[in-house]
Amino acid sequence: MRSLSGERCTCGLLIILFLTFFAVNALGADQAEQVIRITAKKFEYSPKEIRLKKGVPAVLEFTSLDRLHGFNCPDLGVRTDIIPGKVSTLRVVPQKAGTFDFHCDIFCGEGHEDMTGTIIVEE
Ligand SMILES: [Cu+2]
Repeated sequence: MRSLSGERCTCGLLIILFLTFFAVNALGADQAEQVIRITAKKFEYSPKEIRLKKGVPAVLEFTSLDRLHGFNCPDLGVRTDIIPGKVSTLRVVPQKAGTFDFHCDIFCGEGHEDMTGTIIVEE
């Protein structure tokens, strides 16, 4: 009896967690944050240039077309692994205007050093 009610409790908790998750997601969608999709492959990002607005939140969604890559923009303090078969997201709220370089920080082959791009943050 005890374990049964325990299971029911766990199940109810899971349902609440799921509902909360979807509610939070729906709220996020209402705010319509700009979503920028970026693909990574040997040895480039597409797009290479990302335009953001200072103080305006944006979500960067990364997918890899071949292998493991990294995305690192040290000046804006954001980085993520880009894992094949998975969407990696980064939420950015740029606090300064300017042009900031990003690069792949996971060695991915001969052209790895050229795997770069820029984020342009406008006022
Ligand atoms: Cu690389």
